Amino acid sequence: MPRQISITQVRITPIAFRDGPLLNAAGIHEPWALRAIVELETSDGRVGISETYGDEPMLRVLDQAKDLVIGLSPFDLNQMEERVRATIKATPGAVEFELAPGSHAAKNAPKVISTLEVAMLDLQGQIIGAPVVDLLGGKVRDAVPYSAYLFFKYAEHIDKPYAPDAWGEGISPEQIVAQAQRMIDLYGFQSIKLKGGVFEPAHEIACMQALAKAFPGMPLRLDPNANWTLETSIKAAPALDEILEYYEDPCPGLEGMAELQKHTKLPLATNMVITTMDDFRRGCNMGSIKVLLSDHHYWGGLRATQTLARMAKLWGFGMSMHSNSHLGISLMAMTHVAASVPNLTYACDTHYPWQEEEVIKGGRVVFDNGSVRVPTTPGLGVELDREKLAELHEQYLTCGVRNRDDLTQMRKYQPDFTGKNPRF
Ligand code: GKR
Ligand code: MG
Repeated sequence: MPRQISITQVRITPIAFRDGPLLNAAGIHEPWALRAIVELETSDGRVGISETYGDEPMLRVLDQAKDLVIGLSPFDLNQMEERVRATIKATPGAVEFELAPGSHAAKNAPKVISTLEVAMLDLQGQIIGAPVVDLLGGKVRDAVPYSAYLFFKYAEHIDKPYAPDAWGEGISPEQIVAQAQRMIDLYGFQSIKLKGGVFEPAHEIACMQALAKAFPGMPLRLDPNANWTLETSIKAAPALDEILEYYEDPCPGLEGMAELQKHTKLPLATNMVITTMDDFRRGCNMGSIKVLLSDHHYWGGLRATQTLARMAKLWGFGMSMHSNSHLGISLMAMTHVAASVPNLTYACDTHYPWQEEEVIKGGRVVFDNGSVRVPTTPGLGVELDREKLAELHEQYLTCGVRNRDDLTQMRKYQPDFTGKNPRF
């Protein structure tokens, strides 16, 4: 009987994998990105898996939470949630990284709930022989489209910890078009996002114009991560109005975005000004956005993402999905939930093309015409490759990175880099 199966063990393994010299509003990615792989083992010997943030504050809260599920059935999601909410609080003084909402300590409980929920749903699926998407009400699409997520980048990390990646430098409009072409050739993406907030807005607009010219009719997005002032964002709007599908987080704050929305024909999108239900309520009242980027890792899980999507529908917001550097377990969780949400109609973000390593059996997840097929096998549909896990854990132990710090990394290239936000 499924209900007699209980969780007997929780394993948390921090890992580090190679990440490119990708530029953003805060600075530049370090050579190693961190994640944590969580395994829940059951009394009948099954293992449910999940992937989440791997920075030190997150590892500490995961450690506090791990005993909370011992003895629970994998079907006890509500009890798990109650226990986590009662125990896991915001950690004062935790390292927070403004442009990645997943690092906010206030989200400790939703982040832990999400991590445990995904592994428990994986177990539920294995027990009853159904893919996770079926536990979420079934799929409304067979494959989930992702977008080509472009970054300005240097050819190589200044620390030179390993051989440079195959993407080369990405700074000029020509290089950004070439990066897009390579990503589309490799994965078949049918929409493009450029991470902005790095160079003068005129340069970033020129890159978007070059993309529009090179890929006529392709939906395009630009995301300056709130590194443009309201004034700059208003000034940039006419040039972008005709070429973007949405304008993502150009300027800071719900108020700024609400004002900007009056000056652009474009829908404004966010994963920065609405990251909690309180922001959601205020954003609705203020008319700050038209598209919300969900992210199950910090919104409280797959079922919470479905609730969020229902609220977005009620308020007339479109839905897209946010990402940080991640591997295939996260990609599969994203795919299951996105396949279950009818109004998630924009192609989801993913950093996956920038990652070369994997922890799942069979290696990297395959994209077909820019989409990931929704698994039909039980649970998440992916299993841990223990050898790779051990390798990536070893990299974690030796890499020296414990908290993402794009600002300090950038100062190795530009000692006077201020990291001021908004900078333009
Ligand atoms: O990985 O550099 C990055 C991104 O800028 C990330 O930190 C953001 O959270 O992808 C994200 C976004 O859409 O804002
Ligand atoms: Mg964004």
